Amino acid sequence: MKVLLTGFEPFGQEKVNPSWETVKAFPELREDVEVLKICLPVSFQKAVTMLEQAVDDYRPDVLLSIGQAGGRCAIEVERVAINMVDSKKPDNDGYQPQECQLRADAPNAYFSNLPLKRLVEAIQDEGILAAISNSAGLYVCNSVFYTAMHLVYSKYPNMQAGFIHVPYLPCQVVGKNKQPSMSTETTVLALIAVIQALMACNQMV
Ligand code: PCA
Repeated sequence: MKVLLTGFEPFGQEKVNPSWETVKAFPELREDVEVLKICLPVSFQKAVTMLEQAVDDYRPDVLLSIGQAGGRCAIEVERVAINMVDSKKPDNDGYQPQECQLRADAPNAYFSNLPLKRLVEAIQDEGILAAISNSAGLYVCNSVFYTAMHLVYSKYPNMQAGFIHVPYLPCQVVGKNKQPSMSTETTVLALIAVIQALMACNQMV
C-alpha cells in the first residue's frame, strides 16, 4: 500500500503547524506500507499544484491530508469538500480570494471516499477524541481536500482520499484563552489507528 501523507507549514501568527508535526513524526509501520510525506504551503495556488504533482508522480493508494483546526478539541475526519473559497484571512502569499469557485468545470461538492465511521471508531478505540466533521471550512484546507477528491473522481478512481483536521498543539494555546489542544504523540497515535483501519478495510491484515 502506498500512502501519501500531507501536512501544512505554519500560517497566521503561528510558529508551528500540528499537521506537519504529526506527519513528520509518523513512524514506519511495516514493509508493505510505503509512506511519502509532504509539507504543503498555506497558499491557495501552490498547495493545489504541489498536491496534484505529488499524486501524479507517486500514484498513492491512499491520500491523507492533515490540517490544523484551531479551536476544535477532537481529531475530525472531514466528510465533504466544497467547490468554494471565501477567505477571512490572506494565505501565506497574501492572497485572499472571496466567494469564488475552485473549479468552474467540477461539481459543487465531493464526499470523501474513506470509511469515515470506521476511522472515527478506530481513533476512539485508542482513547482519543474523534468525530466526523461536515465542514472543512473555506480556506486552504478545503481547497486541498477538494483537489484531492477531484483527482479521485476525475482521474484516479481507485485512490482513497480524505482530510483530517487536528487541534492546536499545547504550546500554541499558551496565552490563548482556554483553547483546546492535543499533543503530537496523540495525533500520531490517531493517524496510526487510521492507517491500520484502512489496511484492515483493504484486507491487508
Ligand atoms: N489549516 C488551514 C490551512 C492550513 C491548515 O493547517 C485550514 O483549515 O484551512
